Amino acid sequence: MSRLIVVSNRVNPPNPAADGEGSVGGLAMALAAALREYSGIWFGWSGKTIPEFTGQLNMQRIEGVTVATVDLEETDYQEYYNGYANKTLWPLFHYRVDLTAYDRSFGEGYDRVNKRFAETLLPLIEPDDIVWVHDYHLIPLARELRRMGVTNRIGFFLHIPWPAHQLVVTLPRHRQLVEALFDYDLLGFQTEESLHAFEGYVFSEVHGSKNERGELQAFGRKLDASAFPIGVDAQDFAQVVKGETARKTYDRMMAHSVFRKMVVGVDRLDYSKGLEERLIGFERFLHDHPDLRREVMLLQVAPISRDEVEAYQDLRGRLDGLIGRINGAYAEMDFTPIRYVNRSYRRDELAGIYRAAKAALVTPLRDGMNLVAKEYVAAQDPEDPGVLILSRFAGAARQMKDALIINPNSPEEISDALERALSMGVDERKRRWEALFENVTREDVTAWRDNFVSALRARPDPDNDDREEPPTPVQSLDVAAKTLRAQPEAKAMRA
Ligand code: GDG
Repeated sequence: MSRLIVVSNRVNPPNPAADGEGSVGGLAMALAAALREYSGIWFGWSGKTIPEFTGQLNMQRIEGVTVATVDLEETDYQEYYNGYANKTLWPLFHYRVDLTAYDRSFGEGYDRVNKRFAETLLPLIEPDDIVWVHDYHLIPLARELRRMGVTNRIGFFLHIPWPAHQLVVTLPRHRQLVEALFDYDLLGFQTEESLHAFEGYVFSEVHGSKNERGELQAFGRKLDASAFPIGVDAQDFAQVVKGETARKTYDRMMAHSVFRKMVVGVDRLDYSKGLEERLIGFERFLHDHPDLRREVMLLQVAPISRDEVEAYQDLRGRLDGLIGRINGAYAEMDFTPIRYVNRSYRRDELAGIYRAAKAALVTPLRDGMNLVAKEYVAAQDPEDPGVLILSRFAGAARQMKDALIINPNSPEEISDALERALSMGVDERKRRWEALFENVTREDVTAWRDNFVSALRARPDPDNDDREEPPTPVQSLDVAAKTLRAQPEAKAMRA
């Protein structure tokens, strides 16, 4: 069986025994799970910067996964990572045009780093390998690999939303970015909504089309595009929560919230996660329900993220102020309504925290999927489950219809949902949880990985086209175009 090469910006298999940065982030969790099963390599940036780029590969085995990393220059880091990825694409794709920086040097750094990644990765790729590229940092990677003559099947999965057409076109190089996506064989989105937004762009902006096989065609190329909603390792999480550390954490949380119901929020400290809106909703709840005030507390775990980017520093300042204000207004000498923690916890500790919470507030303003919602469900006690309150703007809301679905922009909806969750009888809680757990278990991280990898393997191999049906005239043209693409000289000319 062919090897799988996974490429992502950072390569950081989560270490279950550590509580450091490497443990945080949905992508890392999912990719580590994917690679443990398949033979292959995980390639990406080491997270280190050096004075001058050398292209030196560092290979090691971490947590059962073979990883290959490369260091980047400081300018690369500023322009590609802090710049184009986190100041341009991230805010724009999360509908924050107000925070989007349209700086030309960022785009140049982005292209340069993608080329450097491609050059470093090239010697590792063997003829039968399939390559799976992850996320918005690496959109042009396939283009660079194709220019170097790589004909392997390459797939791309976007972990964040693909935004509406009107937003994409605010990007000065939008056409170039989308054209680069057509160097992949398969594109994966989190939701049908993102898929349709992408198709909308292709049809109306570059007059692309869909052929009778369902492939998207544009820029003289074609690919498959589909929704592959990412999941969590639900069975594993349900086991982890029964372990000693999780149980101790659970006991600790229960002891600290005696006579009070704990509501939990767990998010990277990011403006897309709706943390301010959540706190304002909680404040509204405290205001509207004086009788319930002393019965509830909110634990917000929010590990600091991307703190070199100004928008994140600003958010941190605003959150500190907001929490100070709410606690100042509602705390008593023996009671503080919000407990706010900027550190990260081990996964098993997190599982215990989830289990001790009677409700979870997951209120992103935009989110590709949101794995916290799924982990919360996976960690519940089947006999006494908590209630998930979930933003309609999380990709997860498409699958998790038995959560209490709210609009995070409405403090009243958050407040009402909290009241409903905390007073919900065990029968309704169980009914809702069973439906959610069934979904989270069925559409788990293994299903996501297997569905994507099989769809990529099912793409015709450019070097050995084994499609069964005789080609129609339209397909013959496509096959001719593909044969041309498979020739390195032709690609060099195209470049
Ligand atoms: C991107 C997309 C998409 C958080 N705090 C701690 C901790 N975490 C872990 C959670 C969860 C992960 O981080 C966060 O995942 P999310 O899905 O919520 O969000 P992003 O990091 O923004 O991920 C997102 C995801 O990619 C996957 O495709 O769902 O939409 O934005 O796993 O548990 N983990 C530990 N300690 C913490 O304190 N151990």
